[in-house]
Amino acid sequence: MPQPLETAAYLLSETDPARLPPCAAEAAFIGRSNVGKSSLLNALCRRAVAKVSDLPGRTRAINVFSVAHDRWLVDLPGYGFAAGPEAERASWGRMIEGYLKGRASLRVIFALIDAKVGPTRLDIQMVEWLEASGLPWRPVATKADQVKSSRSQAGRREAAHALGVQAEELAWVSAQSGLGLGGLRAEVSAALSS
Ligand SMILES: Nc1nc2c(ncn2[C@@H]2O[C@H](COP(=O)(O)OP(=O)(O)OP(=O)(O)O)[C@@H](O)[C@H]2O)c(=O)[nH]1
Ligand SMILES: [Mg+2]
Repeated sequence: MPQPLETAAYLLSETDPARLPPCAAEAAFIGRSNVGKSSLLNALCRRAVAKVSDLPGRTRAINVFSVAHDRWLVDLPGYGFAAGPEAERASWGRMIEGYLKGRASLRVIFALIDAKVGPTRLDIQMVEWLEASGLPWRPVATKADQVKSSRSQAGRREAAHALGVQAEELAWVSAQSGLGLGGLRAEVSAALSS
C-alpha cells in the first residue's frame, strides 16, 4: 500500500546518526544550503512540517518526519554553507556520511539541485560520491518555477548531462508552483512502501 505523505509529522532531530533508532523504510533529501530541501519535503506532504528559511544553513541536524509507523522522510542539513567554521564543515561531513552509509532502511536519496543555477561543483561532487558509494539516489531539480518555460527543456538537458544522467531521470519540480510534484510524490510514497 502506498504511504500517504499527508500524514507526515515531526518525529525527532539528531546530530549523531549512530543514535538514530531503526525504521522500516526512509527517504532522504540532500543538497546545498538553501536549495529548497525543506520546502520540497513540505510541498510533497502538503503541510508545513519542516522549517523553511531565507537564511542558508537553517537545517543543522538530521530532521526526521514519520509518515506512518516506521516510515520516514529525512531532511538533511545542506552543504556549501561557507560561513560556518572549518570544524563545523568537517563535522557536517562526518554526520552526513555516517547517516548515508549507516542506514540499511534508506531506500532513496533525493539529490536536489537548483533548476535555474544548474549543478554546482559541490553538487557534482555529492552525486559522484553517492554513485561511487553504491547508494540509491535520484536527481531532482527544484525551484523550476524560476526557469522560463522556453529555457526549461535545454536547462533540464544540460543539468542532467552535468550530473551524468538522462534528462528524463532528472525530476523537474517546483515546491512553489507544484510543477512535477505529483510524480515525485508517487515515487516517494512507493519508496517508503517497499
Ligand atoms: N521560487 C522558489 N523558491 C523556493 C522553492 N523552494 C524553496 N524556495 C525558497 O528557497 C529558500 C530556501 O528554502 P529551504 O526549503 O529552507 O531550503 P533548504 O535546502 O532546506 O535550506 P537549508 O535548511 O538551509 O539547507 C526559501 O526562501 C524558500 O522559500 C521553489 O520551488 N521555488
Ligand atoms: Mg532546510
